[in-house]
Amino acid sequence: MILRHDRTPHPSRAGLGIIELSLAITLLTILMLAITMTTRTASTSYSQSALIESVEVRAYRLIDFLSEKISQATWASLEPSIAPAPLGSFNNIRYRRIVDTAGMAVAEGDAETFNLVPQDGEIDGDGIDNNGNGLIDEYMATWSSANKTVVLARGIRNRLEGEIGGNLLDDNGNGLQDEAGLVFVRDDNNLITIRVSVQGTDSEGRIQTKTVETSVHIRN
Ligand SMILES: [Ca+2]
Ligand SMILES: [Ca+2]
Ligand SMILES: [Ca+2]
Ligand SMILES: [Ca+2]
Repeated sequence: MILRHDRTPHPSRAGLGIIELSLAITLLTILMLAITMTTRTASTSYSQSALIESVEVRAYRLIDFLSEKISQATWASLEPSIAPAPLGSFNNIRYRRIVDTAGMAVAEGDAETFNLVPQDGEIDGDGIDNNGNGLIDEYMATWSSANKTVVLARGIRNRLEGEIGGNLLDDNGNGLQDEAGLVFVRDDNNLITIRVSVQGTDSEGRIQTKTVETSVHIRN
């Protein structure tokens, strides 16, 4: 007796195989898409958090440096010596620090200045990002002493955060109109308030801004 095996695929089993294969391909595609999206999201959030950290570090380093130097200045040496009307704010400041208090008299060192100037390659006030760094009309802060000038920070916002320039309005409600991204305010009580907005961009062109403020009491 000869047993014969029927090798013809059963029609319903063949159909099931194709359905299983399609399902497997669909599931695999969904899985790969999910992995790609998760990786991209993780990479985006890492790049964004790294940017936030770098902008915050630059803002705090700058204001720490400015306030430390100014806290050693004498009130009489500050220029401008009279707060410009009507708001008492300015972007550049000159001062002399106390360098020796061993004797009875207070000795002052050479004049030092903080200046707010257009960043390298940037033309101020044209509304164009001339140096292609993703920021428009941004400034940098410099510090000059007797024989040297150093750049303290780049990426300083053209106007302080929340402020719109050129409209003679105090858009951010801090009492100053159209103030720049780094501003010194002096009052009549030997107090200088410093405010600064620092910016940075990531590889996808997102801008992050950090604004910090401090007040420094200065001796006569
Ligand atoms: Ca720029
Ligand atoms: Ca420009
Ligand atoms: Ca303002
Ligand atoms: Ca304004």
